[in-house]
Amino acid sequence: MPPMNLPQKLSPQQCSFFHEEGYVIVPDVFAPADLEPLRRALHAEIDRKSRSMQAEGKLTNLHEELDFDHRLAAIQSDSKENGEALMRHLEGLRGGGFHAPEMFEVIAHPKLLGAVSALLGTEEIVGSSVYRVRPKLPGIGRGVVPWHQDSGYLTPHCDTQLIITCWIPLVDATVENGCMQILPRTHQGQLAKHHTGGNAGFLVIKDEDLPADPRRAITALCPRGGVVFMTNRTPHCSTPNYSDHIRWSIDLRYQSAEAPNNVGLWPDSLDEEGTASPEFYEKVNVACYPPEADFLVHSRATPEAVTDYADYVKRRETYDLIKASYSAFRRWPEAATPAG
Ligand SMILES: O=C(O)CCC(=O)C(=O)O
Repeated sequence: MPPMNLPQKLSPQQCSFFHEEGYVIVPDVFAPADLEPLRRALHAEIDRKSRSMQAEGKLTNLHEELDFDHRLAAIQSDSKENGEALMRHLEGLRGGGFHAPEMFEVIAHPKLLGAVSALLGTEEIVGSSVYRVRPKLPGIGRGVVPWHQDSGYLTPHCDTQLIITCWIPLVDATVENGCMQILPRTHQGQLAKHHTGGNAGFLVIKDEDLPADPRRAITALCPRGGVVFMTNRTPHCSTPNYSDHIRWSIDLRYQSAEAPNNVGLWPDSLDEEGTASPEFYEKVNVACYPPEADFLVHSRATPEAVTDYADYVKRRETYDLIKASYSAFRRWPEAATPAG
């Protein structure tokens, strides 16, 4: 397979801005229509799952008359339990959750990879399974994310690597619906101290431990079609959704193939519980977020090794099995009382 030419999506000024400020907001990486298949696939999954919950007698009103930007919020307002179950099903945290060809199409989209390649300075790009689908529902605390750096979730040996978070809203992200806040020019120093016990299990940096006064934060407004690019050491958080609609977004992560990763690592054998050999777990720990599956998403040098959708699903599902028996690394001591 010949290497795909990536479109040049970023100007040299946008690249310099990213490296100096720790983020860049690019309003037109995608055409809004590029994200329609994913929006439709997510809505179809809500429909499918809520019908199966209805068949089990758990849910009465499907709210079929409502569109993608409102339906899940109406289901949640009828029953918190059903809303939470649907959100957990979609969120995709730690490998499980929603994957579909439409999701992979965005992950491997040449327009996005063109921008990522310009920021990483390489065409050898590894994608990470650590992605999230975030339905931030109006008035629900679960979607409010406290101050953190993404490296707080990653292994210390990757602190000095560049891992790019691409935050992609599926609706216009505004102050009212709870867009992100970002602390600029603070991504070059040491990782800040994080605490466990934030809402919905999030890690938290206390205000006094932030590398700058949080009043210096910028408000990361981003239209649908745009992307907020951040480094793994850029402090950010997000605010409540005060609008009448769901603030849908996804966040994806990429790194150079030279940064530590587990591409190509495959368990030799798995027992019935999904346990692999101790040697395998040791090797997997090389990755920045073990035991998530990394995959080659673009390569000029070895285009034949680039992951396709079927391989991507196989990797995610296999690593999902392993997770049941893998004791996740703990970077921060457990809080005795909830922080934040
Ligand atoms: O979507 C949000 O509100 C926060 C996103 C975030 O913290 C992240 O992508 O790391």
